[in-house]
Amino acid sequence: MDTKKEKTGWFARLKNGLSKSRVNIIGIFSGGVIDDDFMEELEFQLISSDVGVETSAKIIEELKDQIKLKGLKNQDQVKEALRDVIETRLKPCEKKPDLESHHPAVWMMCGVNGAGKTTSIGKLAKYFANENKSVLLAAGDTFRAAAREQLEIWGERNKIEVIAQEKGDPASVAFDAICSGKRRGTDVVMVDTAGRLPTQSNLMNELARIRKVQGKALEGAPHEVILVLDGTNGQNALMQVKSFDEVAQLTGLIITKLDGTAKGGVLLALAAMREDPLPIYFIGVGEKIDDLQTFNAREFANALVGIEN
Ligand SMILES: Nc1nc2c(ncn2[C@@H]2O[C@H](COP(=O)(O)OP(=O)(O)OP(=O)(O)O)[C@@H](O)[C@H]2O)c(=O)[nH]1
Ligand SMILES: [Mg+2]
Repeated sequence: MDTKKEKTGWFARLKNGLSKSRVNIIGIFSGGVIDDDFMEELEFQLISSDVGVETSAKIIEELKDQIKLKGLKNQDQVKEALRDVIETRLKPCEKKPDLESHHPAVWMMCGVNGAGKTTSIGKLAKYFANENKSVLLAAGDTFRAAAREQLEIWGERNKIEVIAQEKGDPASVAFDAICSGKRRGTDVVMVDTAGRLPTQSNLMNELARIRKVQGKALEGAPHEVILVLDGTNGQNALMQVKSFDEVAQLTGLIITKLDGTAKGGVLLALAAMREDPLPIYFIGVGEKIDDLQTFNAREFANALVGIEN
Protein backbone atom coordinates (compact mmCIF):
# COMPACT_ATOMS: atom_id res chain seq x y z
CA MET A 1 0.00 0.00 0.00
CA ASP A 2 2.69 2.43 1.08
CA THR A 3 4.91 1.50 -1.83
CA LYS A 4 2.06 2.06 -4.22
CA LYS A 5 1.37 5.48 -2.71
CA GLU A 6 5.04 6.40 -2.95
CA LYS A 7 5.15 5.30 -6.53
CA THR A 8 2.06 7.30 -7.43
CA GLY A 9 3.67 10.31 -5.77
CA TRP A 10 6.85 10.36 -7.80
CA PHE A 11 5.10 9.32 -10.99
CA ALA A 12 2.71 12.24 -10.55
CA ARG A 13 5.68 14.58 -10.08
CA LEU A 14 7.35 13.23 -13.20
CA LYS A 15 4.12 13.48 -15.15
CA ASN A 16 3.47 17.02 -13.94
CA GLY A 17 7.03 17.93 -14.73
CA LEU A 18 6.72 16.62 -18.24
CA SER A 19 3.29 18.13 -18.64
CA LYS A 20 4.62 20.88 -20.84
CA SER A 21 5.12 18.43 -23.66
CA ARG A 22 2.54 16.00 -22.36
CA VAL A 23 -0.19 18.59 -22.70
CA ASN A 24 0.98 19.20 -26.23
CA ILE A 25 1.18 15.56 -27.19
CA ILE A 26 -2.02 14.72 -25.36
CA GLY A 27 -3.67 17.83 -26.74
CA ILE A 28 -3.53 16.46 -30.23
CA PHE A 29 -5.08 13.16 -29.17
CA SER A 30 -8.50 14.76 -29.06
CA GLY A 31 -10.53 12.09 -30.77
CA GLY A 32 -10.21 13.13 -34.41
CA VAL A 33 -9.13 11.04 -37.36
CA ILE A 34 -5.63 9.69 -37.84
CA ASP A 35 -4.56 11.32 -41.07
CA ASP A 36 -1.47 12.99 -42.50
CA ASP A 37 -2.28 16.27 -40.75
CA PHE A 38 -2.47 14.46 -37.44
CA MET A 39 0.88 12.75 -37.97
CA GLU A 40 2.47 16.02 -38.99
CA GLU A 41 1.16 17.76 -35.91
CA LEU A 42 2.46 14.91 -33.75
CA GLU A 43 5.89 15.19 -35.34
CA PHE A 44 5.88 18.91 -34.62
CA GLN A 45 4.99 18.27 -30.97
CA LEU A 46 7.80 15.73 -30.64
CA ILE A 47 10.31 18.20 -32.00
CA SER A 48 8.96 20.82 -29.59
CA SER A 49 9.53 18.39 -26.73
CA ASP A 50 13.31 18.31 -27.36
CA VAL A 51 13.25 14.95 -29.16
CA GLY A 52 15.22 16.41 -32.08
CA VAL A 53 14.30 16.64 -35.75
CA GLU A 54 15.86 13.39 -36.95
CA THR A 55 14.65 11.22 -34.09
CA SER A 56 11.14 12.70 -34.30
CA ALA A 57 10.98 11.77 -37.99
CA LYS A 58 12.10 8.22 -37.21
CA ILE A 59 9.52 7.87 -34.43
CA ILE A 60 6.78 8.99 -36.81
CA GLU A 61 7.95 6.44 -39.39
CA GLU A 62 7.93 3.67 -36.80
CA LEU A 63 4.50 4.72 -35.62
CA LYS A 64 3.13 4.75 -39.17
CA ASP A 65 4.48 1.21 -39.64
CA GLN A 66 2.71 0.10 -36.47
CA ILE A 67 -0.55 1.74 -37.52
CA LYS A 68 -0.44 -0.09 -40.86
CA LEU A 69 0.76 -3.38 -39.45
CA LYS A 70 -1.84 -3.56 -36.70
CA GLY A 71 -4.59 -1.71 -38.56
CA LEU A 72 -4.94 0.82 -35.74
CA LYS A 73 -8.00 2.99 -36.14
CA ASN A 74 -8.64 5.13 -33.10
CA GLN A 75 -6.47 7.62 -31.30
CA ASP A 76 -6.26 5.66 -28.05
CA GLN A 77 -4.70 2.79 -29.94
CA VAL A 78 -2.28 5.15 -31.65
CA LYS A 79 -1.36 6.72 -28.33
CA GLU A 80 -0.53 3.30 -26.94
CA ALA A 81 1.47 2.47 -30.06
CA LEU A 82 3.39 5.73 -29.62
CA ARG A 83 4.08 4.78 -26.03
CA ASP A 84 5.41 1.41 -27.25
CA VAL A 85 7.64 3.03 -29.87
CA ILE A 86 9.06 5.39 -27.22
CA GLU A 87 9.51 2.57 -24.73
CA THR A 88 11.38 0.43 -27.26
CA ARG A 89 13.70 3.31 -28.06
CA LEU A 90 14.41 4.04 -24.40
CA LYS A 91 14.74 0.44 -23.29
CA PRO A 92 18.49 0.13 -24.12
CA CYS A 93 19.13 2.95 -21.61
CA GLU A 94 17.56 0.98 -18.77
CA LYS A 95 20.31 -0.68 -16.74
CA LYS A 96 20.74 -1.53 -13.10
CA PRO A 97 24.00 -0.20 -11.67
CA ASP A 98 26.55 -2.88 -10.83
CA LEU A 99 27.61 -2.57 -7.21
CA GLU A 100 28.99 -6.07 -6.85
CA SER A 101 31.92 -6.42 -9.24
CA HIS A 102 34.29 -3.94 -7.61
CA HIS A 103 35.24 -3.22 -4.02
CA PRO A 104 34.79 -0.42 -3.61
CA ALA A 105 32.74 0.50 -6.67
CA VAL A 106 33.94 3.99 -7.54
CA TRP A 107 31.52 6.48 -9.08
CA MET A 108 32.75 9.83 -10.34
CA MET A 109 30.16 12.53 -11.05
CA CYS A 110 30.68 15.31 -13.53
CA GLY A 111 28.62 17.91 -15.32
CA VAL A 112 28.05 21.59 -15.97
CA ASN A 113 27.47 24.06 -13.13
CA GLY A 114 24.26 23.53 -11.24
CA ALA A 115 23.24 20.35 -13.07
CA GLY A 116 22.51 18.60 -9.78
CA LYS A 117 25.70 16.62 -9.12
CA THR A 118 25.98 17.20 -5.39
CA THR A 119 22.25 16.81 -4.77
CA SER A 120 22.21 13.57 -6.75
CA ILE A 121 25.18 12.25 -4.76
CA GLY A 122 23.22 12.93 -1.58
CA LYS A 123 20.18 11.12 -2.93
CA LEU A 124 22.29 8.24 -4.22
CA ALA A 125 24.01 7.88 -0.85
CA LYS A 126 20.61 7.18 0.63
CA TYR A 127 19.64 4.86 -2.22
CA PHE A 128 22.83 2.83 -1.78
CA ALA A 129 22.41 2.77 1.99
CA ASN A 130 18.92 1.33 1.44
CA GLU A 131 20.56 -1.40 -0.61
CA ASN A 132 22.71 -2.12 2.45
CA LYS A 133 25.82 -0.71 0.86
CA SER A 134 28.35 1.30 2.83
CA VAL A 135 29.18 4.61 1.19
CA LEU A 136 32.02 7.11 1.33
CA LEU A 137 31.80 10.53 -0.30
CA ALA A 138 34.74 12.44 -1.72
CA ALA A 139 34.30 16.22 -1.76
CA GLY A 140 36.11 16.72 -5.03
CA ASP A 141 34.62 20.15 -5.61
CA THR A 142 37.44 21.96 -3.88
CA PHE A 143 36.77 25.30 -5.57
CA ARG A 144 34.15 26.45 -3.12
CA ALA A 145 34.02 25.85 0.61
CA ALA A 146 30.23 25.92 0.27
CA ALA A 147 30.34 22.90 -2.01
CA ARG A 148 32.25 20.90 0.57
CA GLU A 149 29.83 21.98 3.28
CA GLN A 150 26.86 21.03 1.09
CA LEU A 151 28.23 17.51 0.77
CA GLU A 152 29.06 17.35 4.47
CA ILE A 153 25.45 18.22 5.32
CA TRP A 154 24.21 15.41 3.06
CA GLY A 155 26.74 13.11 4.69
CA GLU A 156 25.64 14.02 8.22
CA ARG A 157 21.99 13.55 7.39
CA ASN A 158 22.69 10.06 6.15
CA LYS A 159 25.44 9.23 8.64
CA ILE A 160 27.90 8.84 5.81
CA GLU A 161 31.49 9.94 6.01
CA VAL A 162 32.80 12.63 3.71
CA ILE A 163 36.48 12.85 2.81
CA ALA A 164 37.45 16.47 2.26
CA GLN A 165 40.57 18.62 2.35
CA GLU A 166 40.70 22.27 3.38
CA LYS A 167 42.71 23.36 0.38
CA GLY A 168 43.26 20.12 -1.44
CA ASP A 169 43.24 19.53 -5.11
CA PRO A 170 40.34 17.45 -6.39
CA ALA A 171 42.48 14.63 -7.77
CA SER A 172 44.15 14.04 -4.40
CA VAL A 173 40.80 14.15 -2.56
CA ALA A 174 39.53 11.44 -4.90
CA PHE A 175 42.74 9.45 -4.45
CA ASP A 176 42.52 9.66 -0.63
CA ALA A 177 38.87 8.71 -0.57
CA ILE A 178 39.43 5.60 -2.68
CA CYS A 179 42.41 4.51 -0.58
CA SER A 180 40.37 5.04 2.52
CA GLY A 181 37.42 3.11 1.00
CA LYS A 182 39.77 0.23 0.20
CA ARG A 183 41.14 0.14 3.75
CA ARG A 184 37.69 0.14 5.31
CA GLY A 185 36.06 -2.26 2.89
CA THR A 186 33.53 0.36 1.77
CA ASP A 187 31.10 -0.76 -0.93
CA VAL A 188 30.74 2.49 -2.87
CA VAL A 189 32.91 5.60 -3.11
CA MET A 190 31.30 8.58 -4.84
CA VAL A 191 33.49 11.41 -6.07
CA ASP A 192 31.87 14.83 -6.47
CA THR A 193 33.50 17.28 -8.87
CA ALA A 194 33.09 20.99 -9.50
CA GLY A 195 30.77 22.13 -12.25
CA ARG A 196 32.49 23.01 -15.53
CA LEU A 197 31.51 24.01 -19.01
CA PRO A 198 32.70 22.16 -22.12
CA THR A 199 34.25 25.43 -23.30
CA GLN A 200 36.54 25.69 -20.25
CA SER A 201 39.37 23.59 -21.58
CA ASN A 202 41.54 23.86 -18.45
CA LEU A 203 38.77 22.55 -16.28
CA MET A 204 37.90 19.85 -18.80
CA ASN A 205 41.54 18.70 -18.81
CA GLU A 206 41.51 18.72 -15.04
CA LEU A 207 38.58 16.31 -15.15
CA ALA A 208 40.66 13.93 -17.21
CA ARG A 209 43.37 14.15 -14.55
CA ILE A 210 40.90 13.54 -11.69
CA ARG A 211 39.72 10.50 -13.57
CA LYS A 212 43.17 9.15 -14.28
CA VAL A 213 44.53 9.43 -10.75
CA GLN A 214 41.72 7.24 -9.42
CA GLY A 215 43.14 4.31 -11.37
CA LYS A 216 46.36 4.69 -9.39
CA ALA A 217 44.46 4.25 -6.12
CA LEU A 218 42.48 1.26 -7.38
CA GLU A 219 42.90 -0.50 -10.66
CA GLY A 220 39.99 0.09 -13.02
CA ALA A 221 38.61 3.02 -11.01
CA PRO A 222 36.45 4.95 -11.58
CA HIS A 223 34.09 2.15 -12.54
CA GLU A 224 31.34 4.57 -13.40
CA VAL A 225 31.81 8.03 -14.82
CA ILE A 226 28.42 9.67 -14.60
CA LEU A 227 27.40 12.80 -16.43
CA VAL A 228 24.66 14.59 -14.51
CA LEU A 229 22.40 16.41 -16.97
CA ASP A 230 19.86 19.07 -16.14
CA GLY A 231 16.70 17.88 -17.89
CA THR A 232 15.65 21.47 -18.55
CA ASN A 233 18.71 22.07 -20.74
CA GLY A 234 17.02 20.42 -23.71
CA GLN A 235 19.05 19.54 -26.77
CA ASN A 236 22.15 21.13 -25.25
CA ALA A 237 22.50 17.87 -23.33
CA LEU A 238 23.77 16.15 -26.50
CA MET A 239 26.71 18.50 -26.78
CA GLN A 240 27.48 18.03 -23.08
CA VAL A 241 27.55 14.25 -23.53
CA LYS A 242 29.98 14.54 -26.44
CA SER A 243 32.34 16.94 -24.65
CA PHE A 244 32.42 15.15 -21.30
CA ASP A 245 32.75 11.78 -22.98
CA GLU A 246 35.81 12.97 -24.87
CA VAL A 247 37.72 13.92 -21.72
CA ALA A 248 36.31 11.51 -19.17
CA GLN A 249 34.90 8.46 -21.07
CA LEU A 250 31.38 8.44 -19.68
CA THR A 251 29.71 5.22 -18.59
CA GLY A 252 26.28 6.51 -17.62
CA LEU A 253 23.86 9.39 -17.12
CA ILE A 254 21.64 10.86 -14.46
CA ILE A 255 18.97 13.26 -15.68
CA THR A 256 17.75 15.72 -13.05
CA LYS A 257 14.91 18.23 -12.70
CA LEU A 258 12.37 16.22 -14.66
CA ASP A 259 9.80 17.54 -12.18
CA GLY A 260 10.41 21.10 -13.37
CA THR A 261 10.02 22.66 -16.77
CA ALA A 262 11.87 19.82 -18.50
CA LYS A 263 10.19 18.59 -21.63
CA GLY A 264 11.62 15.10 -21.36
CA GLY A 265 11.95 14.36 -25.05
CA VAL A 266 15.70 14.81 -24.79
CA LEU A 267 15.95 11.30 -23.35
CA LEU A 268 14.87 10.00 -26.76
CA ALA A 269 17.54 12.10 -28.42
CA LEU A 270 20.14 10.75 -25.97
CA ALA A 271 19.01 7.18 -26.60
CA ALA A 272 19.44 7.74 -30.33
CA MET A 273 22.97 9.15 -30.06
CA ARG A 274 24.67 5.82 -30.63
CA GLU A 275 24.06 2.10 -31.25
CA ASP A 276 24.83 1.21 -27.67
CA PRO A 277 23.53 4.24 -25.77
CA LEU A 278 24.75 5.32 -22.36
CA PRO A 279 22.64 3.89 -19.55
CA ILE A 280 20.38 6.35 -17.76
CA TYR A 281 20.85 5.04 -14.26
CA PHE A 282 18.62 7.48 -12.40
CA ILE A 283 16.26 10.37 -12.94
CA GLY A 284 15.76 13.27 -10.52
CA VAL A 285 12.17 14.29 -9.87
CA GLY A 286 12.54 16.82 -7.06
CA GLU A 287 14.89 18.45 -4.57
CA LYS A 288 14.27 16.13 -1.63
CA ILE A 289 16.43 13.17 -0.71
CA ASP A 290 13.93 10.58 -1.93
CA ASP A 291 13.35 12.32 -5.25
CA LEU A 292 15.61 10.08 -7.26
CA GLN A 293 14.25 7.11 -9.17
CA THR A 294 15.82 4.34 -11.16
CA PHE A 295 15.04 4.87 -14.82
CA ASN A 296 12.29 2.70 -16.23
CA ALA A 297 11.62 3.03 -19.96
CA ARG A 298 7.96 2.07 -19.79
CA GLU A 299 7.11 4.35 -16.89
CA PHE A 300 8.88 7.23 -18.55
CA ALA A 301 7.14 6.60 -21.87
CA ASN A 302 3.79 6.51 -20.07
CA ALA A 303 4.52 9.82 -18.36
CA LEU A 304 5.56 11.40 -21.64
CA VAL A 305 2.38 10.52 -23.53
CA GLY A 306 0.09 10.76 -20.52
CA ILE A 307 -0.95 7.16 -19.95
CA GLU A 308 -1.47 6.09 -16.33
CA ASN A 309 1.05 3.57 -15.10
N1 LIG B 1 13.47 20.40 -8.93
C1 LIG B 1 14.63 19.75 -8.86
N2 LIG B 1 15.72 20.40 -8.46
C2 LIG B 1 16.89 19.73 -8.40
C3 LIG B 1 16.98 18.37 -8.78
N3 LIG B 1 18.28 18.00 -8.64
C4 LIG B 1 18.95 19.08 -8.19
N4 LIG B 1 18.11 20.14 -8.04
C5 LIG B 1 18.44 21.51 -7.60
O1 LIG B 1 19.38 22.08 -8.47
C6 LIG B 1 20.22 23.00 -7.76
C7 LIG B 1 21.67 22.69 -8.05
O2 LIG B 1 21.97 21.42 -7.48
P1 LIG B 1 23.45 20.99 -7.06
O3 LIG B 1 23.35 19.57 -6.64
O4 LIG B 1 24.06 21.95 -6.13
O5 LIG B 1 24.15 21.08 -8.47
P2 LIG B 1 25.70 20.84 -8.80
O6 LIG B 1 25.73 20.20 -10.12
O7 LIG B 1 26.35 20.13 -7.69
O8 LIG B 1 26.20 22.34 -8.89
P3 LIG B 1 27.72 22.87 -8.91
O9 LIG B 1 28.48 22.04 -7.95
O10 LIG B 1 27.60 24.29 -8.53
O11 LIG B 1 28.19 22.72 -10.31
C8 LIG B 1 19.82 22.86 -6.30
O12 LIG B 1 18.97 23.92 -5.96
C9 LIG B 1 19.10 21.53 -6.23
O13 LIG B 1 18.16 21.47 -5.20
C10 LIG B 1 15.79 17.69 -9.25
O14 LIG B 1 15.77 16.52 -9.64
N5 LIG B 1 14.65 18.45 -9.26
MG1 LIG C 1 28.04 20.60 -6.58
